[in-house]
Amino acid sequence: MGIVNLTPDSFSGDGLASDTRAAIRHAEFQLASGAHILDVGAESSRPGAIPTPEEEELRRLLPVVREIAGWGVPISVDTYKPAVMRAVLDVGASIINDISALRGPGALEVVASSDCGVCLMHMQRDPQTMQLAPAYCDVVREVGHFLESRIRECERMGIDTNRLLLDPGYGFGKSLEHNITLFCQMGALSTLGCPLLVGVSRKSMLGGITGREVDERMTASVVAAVLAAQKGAKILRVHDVAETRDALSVLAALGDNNCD
Ligand code: 7PJ
Repeated sequence: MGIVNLTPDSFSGDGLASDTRAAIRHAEFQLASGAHILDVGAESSRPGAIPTPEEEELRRLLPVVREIAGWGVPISVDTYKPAVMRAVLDVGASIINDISALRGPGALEVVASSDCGVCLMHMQRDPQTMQLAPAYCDVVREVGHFLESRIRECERMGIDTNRLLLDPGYGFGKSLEHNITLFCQMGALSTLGCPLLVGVSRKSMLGGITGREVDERMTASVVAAVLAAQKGAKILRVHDVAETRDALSVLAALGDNNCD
């Protein structure tokens, strides 16, 4: 899954603000680099980010989604706002990637009324407050219980579980230690029965491990993507698509699954 970022205040420095042509060119680049899904987002969820008004989010998203939805590759939209979900589904998006796991009022209903895929992500609190002393007794169990409860809510609303992806939500209300534990034990979440999506590309947990600034985290990101794939992740949300694909090709050819 290649990231196409339409925010002006992206933490990773890849934001294309409201330049529609530049965003479409970046989407083209991600596709040519080998992405199987394009994930378009127009509201920053960096810690402390100011929420983007719905009209502004739509003004950034709609022209891009409308254009790239015709390319024959699934388009995922990173949004937690039900009205934005409705509007992007109407112009051809096929996956809703919701950092709040459809907890917004009316979000379950919008998804239930369509046949789109959904990513349910775990986040403790919200982007404004999530990094102020995140706390868990057992991070893996608590994230697992949360995702399971969201799966049950989807089922109750008639959203088939085969439409769901699950995401532990690295960096969303988690300390470095929480992120590391949750990464090492992500296999425990496979028992929930839905494919896992993992997004760690350029994130601060990799800065914490390597001491690198955000523009120097590509190697760390690619290695983390390979490890996530080894641990069973089915979708990797990344900035650096070509590099990640090369690494996954090497894993497939030389990894234990092919050498046992
Ligand atoms: C994630 C996301 C993630 C999912 C962002 C960033 C921050 N959606 N949206 N999973 N992160 N599903 O790009 O690092 O980890 S925004």
